Amino acid sequence: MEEENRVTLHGMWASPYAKRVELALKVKGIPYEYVEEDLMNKSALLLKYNPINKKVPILVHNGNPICESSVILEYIDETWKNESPLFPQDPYQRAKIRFWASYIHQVYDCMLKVFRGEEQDKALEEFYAKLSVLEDGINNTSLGITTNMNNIGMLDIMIVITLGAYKVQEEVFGSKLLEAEKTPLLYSWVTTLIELPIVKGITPPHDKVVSFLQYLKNKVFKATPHAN
Ligand SMILES: N[C@@H](CCC(=O)N[C@@H](CS)C(=O)NCC(=O)O)C(=O)O
Repeated sequence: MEEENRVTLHGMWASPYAKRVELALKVKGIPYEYVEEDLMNKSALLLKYNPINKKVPILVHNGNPICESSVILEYIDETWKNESPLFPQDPYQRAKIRFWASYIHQVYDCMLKVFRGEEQDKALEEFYAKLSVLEDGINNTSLGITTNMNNIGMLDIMIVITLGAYKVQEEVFGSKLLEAEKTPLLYSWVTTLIELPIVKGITPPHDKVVSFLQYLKNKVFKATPHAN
C-alpha cells in the first residue's frame, strides 16, 4: 500500500456499521488494512482516534481518523471518485438517497427493538410498516430508490447490511422478518444482493453469527433491555 494513500479500517466483525464501510471499500476497490477491535477492551488507538464516541467503525486515511459510518461512507465517495459512485452527482438525487439511507437506518433501529423483545408485537408491527414503506419506495421511481445491481450504491449497502442476515436473525429471534409475499420487491432486492460475490466476501460464517446473536439475546439484551 502506498504510504501517501494509506487506509486502515478499525472494525468489529459483527458490527453492521463497520460492515457498511467494509462493503463500500470493496465496492470502490480501495486497498486497506483491517484492525479487529475488542470492544470489551478498547485499544489505545481506538480511544485516540474516536475519543468522543469510542466506537467503531473508524477509517484512518493517511493518519486522519474519520468516525461515524455515514460520514465515512460520504468521505469515501468524495475521496475516491471512480466509476463506482455510491451517491449520484445531482444534489437533489443525492438528497433522496440520504433520506432513504436514514430511513433504512430507522428500519435497523426498529429491528433491534424486535430483537430486544420489549413490546415485541408493537415493535414488529412498526418494523413491517417500515418495510412496506420501503416497498412503495422501490415501486415508485420518483421516490428515488433504484435497485441496479450493476453498480452497488449507498442504498444497496444500507439494505444488505440491515436485512442481509435475515435468515440467521429469524432463526435466533423467532420472528419472520422478510417475506416474499409481503414485500416482493424488497425481498428480491435483498436476496439478489446477498448472492453477489462482493457481499458474500464480507459476510461472516453462519454459525459464528448464530452464536453471536444467541449471546446478544441471552446475555446482553436481557441485562440491558432498554439500551440502544
Ligand atoms: N453511529 C455510529 C454507531 C457505531 C456503533 O454503535 N458501533 C458499535 C459497534 S456495532 C460500537 O463500537 N460500540 C462500542 C461501545 O458502544 O462501547 C456509526 O454509525 O458509526
